[in-house]
Parts: sequence; C-alpha cells; structure tokens
Amino acid sequence: MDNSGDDTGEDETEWNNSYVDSVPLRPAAASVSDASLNRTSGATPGERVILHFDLDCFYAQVEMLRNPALRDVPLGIQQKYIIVTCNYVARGHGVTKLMSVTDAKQKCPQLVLVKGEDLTHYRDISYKLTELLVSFCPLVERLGFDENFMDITKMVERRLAETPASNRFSFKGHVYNHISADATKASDHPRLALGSHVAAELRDAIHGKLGLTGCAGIATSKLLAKLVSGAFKPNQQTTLLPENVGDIMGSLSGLRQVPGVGHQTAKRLQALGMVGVKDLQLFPLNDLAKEFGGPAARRLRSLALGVDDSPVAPTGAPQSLSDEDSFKKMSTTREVSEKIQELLSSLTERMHKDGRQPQTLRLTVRRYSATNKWFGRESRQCPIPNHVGQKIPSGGGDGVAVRQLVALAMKLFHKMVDCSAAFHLTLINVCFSNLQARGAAAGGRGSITSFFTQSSPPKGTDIFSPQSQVLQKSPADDFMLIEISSPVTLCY
Ligand code: DGT
Ligand code: MG
Repeated sequence: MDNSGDDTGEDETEWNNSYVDSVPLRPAAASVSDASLNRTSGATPGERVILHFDLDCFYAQVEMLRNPALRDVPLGIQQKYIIVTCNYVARGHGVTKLMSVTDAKQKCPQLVLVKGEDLTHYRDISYKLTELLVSFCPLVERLGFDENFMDITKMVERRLAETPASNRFSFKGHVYNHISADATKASDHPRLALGSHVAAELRDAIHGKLGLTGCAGIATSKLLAKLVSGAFKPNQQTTLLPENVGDIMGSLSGLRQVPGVGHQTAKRLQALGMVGVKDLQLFPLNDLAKEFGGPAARRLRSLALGVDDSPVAPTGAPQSLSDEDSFKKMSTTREVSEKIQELLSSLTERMHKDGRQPQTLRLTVRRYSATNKWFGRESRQCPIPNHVGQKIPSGGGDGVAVRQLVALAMKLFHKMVDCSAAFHLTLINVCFSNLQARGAAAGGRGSITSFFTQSSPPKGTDIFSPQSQVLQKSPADDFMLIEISSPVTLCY
C-alpha cells in the first residue's frame, strides 16, 4: 500500500518529526507555577534535565538493518518522486532529505533506492525505541516516528545524591559553543553533566538492543533539548548550558526554526513584519497579543527567548488510528470505494493488533482545484454500529467488518462529494477514533498501561499526546503543516 501520504490523524503523529512535532505548548501564563510540573519531574524548570533523541536517517537505518548490504552504499528512501531520507553515505555525495529522485540521481548516479511507502517496519521500530526508553524512565514523550523527549531529572537527582561531592564531574559528548567538553566546568552544571552521561548510556542501549544510532540533546527544557540535539550529526550528543541559550536562539535562521512555530504561525508573524527570531523577541507584546491572544503571544515570545516550561507529557496509547493515501487524481466512485477498502483493510488489521474497539469512523477527502492547488481537507464522521465495531478487535470477521465499514464510509463520501458532477480528489484518509478498551478492563490489551509493556509493541498504534494537533507532511505537500487550532498552533 502506498502510505506516503502518511498516516496522520487529528491526534496522531507518524513520521512527522521536527514539525510533526505535534505537541501543543502550554501557555506561558499557566506554565511556570502550574502543578503539572510536579506531575512530571517535580523540579523547577531551570533544574530539569530533559533529553531529546532523534535517530539518524531513520527510514534508511531501518532498511539497512533489514538488509546490511545497504550499509555501505549510498541509499535513498523513496516515496513517490521524493527521497524522504537517505543514509549518511548518500549525504556525503550531496543527496539531501526531500530531494526529488531526479535530482538525487543526478547528484549520485550510484544511489540505491528503496521504496519507503509502507510504514510498517518504521512504525514497529519506532515503538520498540519508545518502549526501550520507557523501560529506563517513565517520562517519555514521543514526537513523530524517530524523536522522543525524556525528563530524566529524577534519575539525575538520584545519581547526584550518590556521587561524592569530591568527584570531578565531566560532560559526555559535545557542549554547545564550547570547543572542548573537557575544558567546560562541569561542576557548575552537575545536573546537565550527569544528564550527558545518562544520554550516552541510553544511546549505547539503543545501539546495543536495537542496532540504531541517533543524536541526543541535553538541556533544561524540551525546546532547548530539541534545538541542540542536531548540533553534531550523526550519532553524537550535545549539551546546552544555560549561559548559551542566547547563542543558540540567535543562531536560528528564521522563525520556522523555532520549535513550536508552525507554518501558519510563521506566516502570521511575517505578516506582522517579523523575519527573524530577534524580531519576535523584540516585537511589542501588546501587538502580538492583538493577533494571537494573550497566552499564545506570551508563549511565542517565551519560545523566541528560549524559554519553555512545558512538561514532558508521557505518551499514552493513541486516541485514534488513521491511514491515508495521496494521489494525483481520483475521479470515479469505483476508485474511491476501492481505495477506501484498501485503507480500511490495513487500518482494521492495525486496530485488531491494538485490541480496542473504535466507536467513530471519519472519512476525509482533499479536492483538487485549479485555483488553489491543494484545497483544504473536508471530513465527515459517524458512529460505528456496535455489531460492526465489535468485530474489529477480534479480527474483522473474515472481511465482513471491512465491507460494512466501506459501506459506512461511502455514505460519508456521498455526503461530501456530489458524484453526479465531475470531481477530482487528491487524498483520502480514513480514521478510527474514540477507541475503547473492550470490557474497559484496566490493563487489557490496548490499554494505556499495557501499551508499552507488551513484548512486541502493537504495530501501527500511534502514540500521541491526546491534545495534539493535526499535522501533516507528505511528499506532495512537504512541510505543509495543518494548523487547526486557532488562534495559534504551537508545535514541536
Ligand atoms: P536525520 O535525523 O537528519 O539523521 O534524518 P532522518 O531521516 O531521521 O530525518 P528526520 O528525523 O527529520 O525524520 C525521520 C523520518 O521521517 C525520516 O527517516 C523519513 C520521515 N520523514 C521526514 N521528513 C519527511 C517528509 O517531509 N515527508 C515524508 N513522507 N517523510 C518524512
Ligand atoms: Mg531523525
């Protein structure tokens, strides 16, 4: 199945990464004194130790694990006509992420291409990684497929208590803007120094157990940890000290580089005359509040200054599962019905593995329009009758459930699209939401508590923060970030 349109749903994140980044940031006004900090590490913001992990060339690494012969050749992962990622050998030849296949082949004629449209293996490994991290510390928040935040403050505090004061602290890996980590006075920042040791151990564990390499950022907030983790790539780690926050914020080349500022938000900021991060730092707060409202304005200002008190929100089981496909043109009811059947079959299989019963079916379409190339998405949803829904967790009843769901989805389709006139669709998405544990028995398959404790994480069960926003990215509309919440969507 072509999944390159990506599985995304209102509350799912898949490969969505830096921008997938679908963690709504809490308003600054509420964040500092909020008791929610205590729900996490209990530390005051400046004392937290937050890690951000980002795997190296994720899809390519998965393919290299599956076929080690690919390790030493330049490898590109192709979705439709785009190289969505490539290994570091290919990067050495000038191939970049999101380059067209044509350009990539020009840069590197010996580039080996592997189709990456079926996300199954990436998804599986992605959950194995989160599961591994959760086994060390429960405060893990997923961000897309290959990124995770961890609040390791408590681990660090335990180590701090166990470390004799006479011990010389040191940093593992790089320290941002310090030429040598050795020369950096770690005793001034013992928590971050110990955090860098924990990060190194976790990266070793990820490599030892899963065979994967990645980068880590160590800082006092999610925003800063994410910003610093890519400072040295691949397979390296970097710590950001509080005194260098201004440097890293000043190094960002534009507003979109601020984690939490999505495409739409950046456009609105630009419309107010802002270009760089400095402009946002200096823009009168009152004027910003007129555009975004007070809390979002303060939040944006804080982000621009490198201040982020949002907690690492442990990721629970997803609230919905979806699957979608994008294409150049679909214009007959038959094609629509066939595509919906294909999507629902795979989704039902994933739902079966998850073990919960969906209560709601949603269908989303995107129409083509000559004037507005990527017309917005439209959705309709309906309840799934219990006699249909209950077949899903038990395996779909030999395709009966899928047939019944297709009939339901086609009804939704006809509510949106008048088939007596010509139509031109470029995307179809089906989504199961309102997922309920069968018998609602705590600890049952599919429950949040069991989600990370299964020996093999359920394939395709997407984890997200329940409050997260719809964020989508596909080769067809790369970096399109759909921001549905007004007045502002702040996404990592
Ligand atoms: P890195 O982190 O620079 O070493 O390389 P990757 O490949 O890990 O890149 P990252 O972390 O931005 O994204 C993780 C995976 O998500 C990547 O392997 C492929 C997928 N992905 C990233 N960006 C896009 C995109 O724009 N479209 C699609 N379809 N997939 C993407
Ligand atoms: Mg990555």
